[in-house]
Amino acid sequence: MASAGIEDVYAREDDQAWTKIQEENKAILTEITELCNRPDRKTPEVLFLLGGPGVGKSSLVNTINKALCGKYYPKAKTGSGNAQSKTLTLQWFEHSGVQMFELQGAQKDAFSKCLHLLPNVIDAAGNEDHNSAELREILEMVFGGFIPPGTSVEFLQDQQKEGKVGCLKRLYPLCNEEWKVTKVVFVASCKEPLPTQMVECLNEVLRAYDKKTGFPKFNIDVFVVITKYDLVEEQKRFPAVRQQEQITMEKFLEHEREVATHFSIDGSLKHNSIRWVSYVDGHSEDNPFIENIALKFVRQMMQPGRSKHQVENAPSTVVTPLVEMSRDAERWLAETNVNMKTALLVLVAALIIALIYHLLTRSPESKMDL
Ligand SMILES: Nc1nc2c(ncn2[C@@H]2O[C@H](COP(=O)(O)OP(=O)(O)OP(=O)(O)O)[C@@H](O)[C@H]2O)c(=O)[nH]1
Ligand SMILES: [Mg+2]
Repeated sequence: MASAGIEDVYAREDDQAWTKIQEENKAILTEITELCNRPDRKTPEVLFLLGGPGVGKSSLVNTINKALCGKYYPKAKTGSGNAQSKTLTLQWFEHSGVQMFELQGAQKDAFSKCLHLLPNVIDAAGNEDHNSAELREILEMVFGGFIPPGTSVEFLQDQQKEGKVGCLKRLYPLCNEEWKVTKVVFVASCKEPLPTQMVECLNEVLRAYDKKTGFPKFNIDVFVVITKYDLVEEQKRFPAVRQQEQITMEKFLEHEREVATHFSIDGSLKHNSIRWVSYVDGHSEDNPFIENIALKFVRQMMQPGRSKHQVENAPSTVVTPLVEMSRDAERWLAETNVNMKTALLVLVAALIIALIYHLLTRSPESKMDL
């Protein structure tokens, strides 16, 4: 199929729509600046990108970087299938990879004073679709802020092979508040099947609660990004510039519904699932429609969350050692059969009688000693 160039899109979109979206983008830049300057914004968000191999995680990082910086720099290596370009570490993109001296035009005006509060992004390796104790441990450790940025995922996996699940906690016992993940962005491609095991693994980790306090271990929101929307046939906004096979809108909607079901977001699909198009190497010409998606995404990621009740900031231990002991004793009694209980009662009674007898029959000398 002959692919349309980006110029065709310029031609297709009437000038008004083009100008309107550019103005909207400027307004969103201002809104992001305001979100940076909120008094309760002390540290940047930490976004963790999770998804199967080749779904477009690294391209998404580059696209956010372009929207916030004003110029395309392919900072995250892309191109799945090529061993050289595969993401093998927990790559940390501080402030979405934006550097002060790279800021251009409107972005320079917006962020030169608050660049340090733009979201940090962690781009992880494309994982195979599985739900294992090993993956759960890695996710828990990263979400909790225990794994230093840039650590090799292979290293962590090798450690788990040599030790057992649980060994990472010994290797990295201390957490860093600034590394704690605040939002998970699950990246799914509309072209590839949804890695359902990985989704289940993520859901299990996020459902986990502290066994002593009863409070959830993580306070992390999940968002879903469905990439490669430009490959959907009937949509008009994005040019089919890539030499990749297209899919029908019907198939896309089916995929979107499936994703929503797995993440239990059927009711809030519009809010929590984002149709995404990335700039990719060779196709990075300015497109305000692509930028619009990325800027809206950053704005959404920076929205203030629910403020915690003070009790949640310092949860107290409900399951104390005493509670555990009495629970164990109750369980033991409940599980012990009737004969055993009777024998135990007889034994206790005999001990009491023996003690009373001993006290009554003591010699007067020993009583004097007292
Ligand atoms: N058409 C289209 N192709 C895309 C888009 N995003 C990424 N791609 C292509 O998909 C392939 C994989 O992109 P990456 O960004 O490297 O994917 P990844 O998820 O980082 O891959 P791993 O690091 O291997 O897990 C590349 O060939 C990209 O050009 C998109 O929005 N549209
Ligand atoms: Mg990658």
